[in-house]
Parts: sequence; C-alpha cells; structure tokens
Amino acid sequence: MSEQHTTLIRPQDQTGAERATAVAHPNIALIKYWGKSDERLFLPRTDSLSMTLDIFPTTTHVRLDAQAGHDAVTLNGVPATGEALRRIVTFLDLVRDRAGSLQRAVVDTENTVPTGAGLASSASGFAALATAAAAAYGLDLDATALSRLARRGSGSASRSIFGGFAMWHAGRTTGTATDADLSSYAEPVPTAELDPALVIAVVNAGPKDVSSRTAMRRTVDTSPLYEPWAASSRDDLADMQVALKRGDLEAVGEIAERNALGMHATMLAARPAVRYLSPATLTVLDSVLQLRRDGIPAYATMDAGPNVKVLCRRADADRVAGVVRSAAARVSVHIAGPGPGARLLCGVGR
Ligand code: 2P0
Repeated sequence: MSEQHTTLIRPQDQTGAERATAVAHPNIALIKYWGKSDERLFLPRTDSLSMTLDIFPTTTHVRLDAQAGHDAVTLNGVPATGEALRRIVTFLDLVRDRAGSLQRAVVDTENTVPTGAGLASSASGFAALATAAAAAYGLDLDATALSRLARRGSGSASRSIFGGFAMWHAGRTTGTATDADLSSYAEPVPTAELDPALVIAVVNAGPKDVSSRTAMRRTVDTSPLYEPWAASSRDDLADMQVALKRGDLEAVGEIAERNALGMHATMLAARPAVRYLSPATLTVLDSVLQLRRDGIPAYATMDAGPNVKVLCRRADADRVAGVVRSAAARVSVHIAGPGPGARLLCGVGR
C-alpha cells in the first residue's frame, strides 16, 4: 500500500469527472470510537471495529460548478446551513486542496434514515460525500485513501467505506502529523460465517442534548474512567478479532456489550456527566437480558444516544425484534444485516 495519498490531478480537458454520485451505508461500532488524540485530523485515541448495515443508505451527488462563488448543499432537499454546512464546506476545501482545484460544488444528499432514528448519518454521509467528491474532483483514490479522506469529515465515516466488518486503525501517535494522518484508516476484518443481524430499537427519536463530538472531548478531558476504558478497549479489540475469526457470535456479542457499557461508564464519570441512556434504554436492556435467560443469544450496544442495537443471529432477529418492541412503549424497530461498502454509482467526465 502506498504511503502517499493516491492523488491524481487529471488534465482539465481529458477525463476529469465533474459530477459523481455515490452511495454509502451507516455502520454500528462493536468496539467503540470514543475520544480523539487530534481533533483537526480526526485521529482517534483507540482502534474501533464496526459492522456496516444493509439499510438506510445515503446517496450523494456532487457536481462542480465553474461559475459558482460558493458551495451549495442540500440535505434531503433542504438547503444546509450553520454547522452542517460548515462541516461539508471544510471537507470540500480539503478535497479541493488535494485536487488543486478552486471550483465550487453543488452537493445534494438524500438520507434514508427515518428522521430522528437515532442513527448517526455522519458515517454514511461523509463516506458517500468522500467517494463522490473525490471522483468529481478527479482524485484517483483507492479504498484505503478514501477511508482516510472520509475520516476527515467524521471519524466513523472511515469505516463505512467498507462493507461487512471493518476496523479503523487509530494510527501511529509518534512521528509527524502526516505519519499519523496516513496511518489512520479502516480496513475489512476477516470473519468466519456469522449470519448476524442488528435489531435497532429506537426508543427516542428526539435530537440529543450533547453532540458526540462535545461529549467525547469532555470525557477525555475530565473522566477518571476514560484511560482505564481505553486500555480495556484495546484488549476488547484483540478478543473481538479472535471471536470474529472463529465465527463465535456469542463471544462477539459479549465483547461488544461490555465495550459499549464501559464507554457509557466513562461518560457518566465525566464532569459534568454525559448521560445518553434513558429509562427506556434500561427497559430494553432488561429485555435483552431476558432473551439470554430464555436461551436466545442477544447482546446490546448503544452509541451517543438512548437507542439500543441488539446483535443476534439472523434466524432469531424477528423474535428479538418482537420482544424488544413490546418491552417499552413507543419503541420502533428495524432489522439490519451486514451491508456493502461505499460505491460510486456514476461519474461523468467532460
Ligand atoms: C462509534 N460514535 O464508534 C462511536 C460510538 C458514537 C459512539 O463514532 O467527531 O460522529 O464526527 O468524528 O464519528 C460518533 O462519532 O464523531 C461515533 P466525529 P462521529 O461509532
């Protein structure tokens, strides 16, 4: 693998694509990313590992506009403003810098995650944007380089470049910033046959009070439990890789559940505390425990919000969904399997 960005600046009058469309799916971490070592470069403190889903794709169209003085961005048909727009323009600036281009872009993004489903759309969103923008600006990037690029939009997006299970390397913390930037990317994880499902229980569709970015910064800065969790997460990752290679879904679930509960413990110990888990979350967690007592392997993971994702066998997914749905009032449930990596649907040259 090249240690350089595989940037190719195409001559303007040859095949440089000026518009491109890409699709990417969200991912759910089984070993969590929580905490950065470098906020500008989106370098995480620890390695993480996730499953890309086969539901809720994001489709992003990027078209270069030689006449425009600024980028124009719509999210589900609504013009982006404020922080959402700023993040996308900052990301496009990075792509333009690498492509040696000053051209502004028109970006249209369609997210299929139901509004407020509590699934971060930043992973699928920046994976799709990185894939489409790189093509539109004529950058010739392999999947590793795309993963590094997507990371600069949102850390978890580095993993959505790949389908199935993917591991995001934190990267080298010694050496130059460039070393660290280049060594932090995701790659596919070998697994034995698992046939897993993630049952996503949406217990609260409202927006969160504290963004994950703010919450992870506060946790790293103030939580006495952060460093112990980060150390144990490294062990969890090693155990997880063995469990995936063995195809041992029960071990995968146990490790994922302890890693997620530990992450939430670090937040609860932050000053002031960050608490995403709600009474309904705990009710769903009780139903997952009951499923296990009844002999169904089911294990929970939660992200920066109150919703619960339950890992189970595909064959048990309908039963798990039924139990979780009836556990708490107003829970909506979605069943996901392993999904594909980000891909270009079309790119049109001059
Ligand atoms: C994860 N989460 O590994 C963790 C677990 C939430 C909890 O990645 O600041 O939206 O854009 O890099 O990727 C959410 O964080 O944060 C996240 P930024 P991101 O999936």
